[in-house]
Amino acid sequence: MANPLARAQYMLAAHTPRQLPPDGGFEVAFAGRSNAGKSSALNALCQQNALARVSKTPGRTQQLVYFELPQHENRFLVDLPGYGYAKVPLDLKAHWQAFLDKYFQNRQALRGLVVVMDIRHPLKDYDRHMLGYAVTRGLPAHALLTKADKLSRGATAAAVQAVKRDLAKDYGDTVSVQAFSGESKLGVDQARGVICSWLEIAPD
Ligand SMILES: Nc1nc2c(ncn2[C@@H]2O[C@H](COP(=O)(O)OP(=O)(O)OP(=O)(O)O)[C@@H](O)[C@H]2O)c(=O)[nH]1
Ligand SMILES: [Mg+2]
Repeated sequence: MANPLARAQYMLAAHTPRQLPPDGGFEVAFAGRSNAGKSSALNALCQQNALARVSKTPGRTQQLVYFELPQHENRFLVDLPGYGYAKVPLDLKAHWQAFLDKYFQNRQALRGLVVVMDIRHPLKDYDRHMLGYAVTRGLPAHALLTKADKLSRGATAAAVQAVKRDLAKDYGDTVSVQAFSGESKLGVDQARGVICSWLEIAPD
């Protein structure tokens, strides 16, 4: 059968909590530093080239962007604004911080968090902060180590092991870890499996 995420389509972009869809569905959010590859990962998972906007300019995704799965009611993928981008004006940063804090604390529909990190620069402070958010709320989290096409297979495996060991110290096995590439499509099926299980839909 077909990839259930392939029919994902843009639904809305929320700049304030009031613009979010009603909090009754199932959603999986994608967090990560600006330019980490969140939008590219979403596109690879959904087998679409231009679903989420990809850019060489950091700070491209500036809202909570919702994608819906038309054949599955109230199932959403959410592309979060990237963090850690120095050139975002301070007042906008504060706005995002407050919005994201509120979203993570209160959003009942949130079923799991994918934290997208460049496999060459994983587990920066804010990545840990996001993982901590999920674990504190009892939500599952998945560390997606992307741009693995930039490393050899050996270096990729070593990076995954290092991140696993590090996270196991703080979180036991509540955070899963994998290598990924939006470019080579490495790990796409594995990640899709995790997301579909959180959304309670069959992976294919
Ligand atoms: N080589 C390689 N490049 C990638 C991969 N994923 C993303 N990129 C590149 O990294 C840059 C940023 O990708 P985006 O997907 O826009 O990153 P983002 O995390 O959504 O960025 P913001 O929306 O700014 O937070 C783009 O130039 C992409 O082409 C990957 O798996 N491999
Ligand atoms: Mg983006």
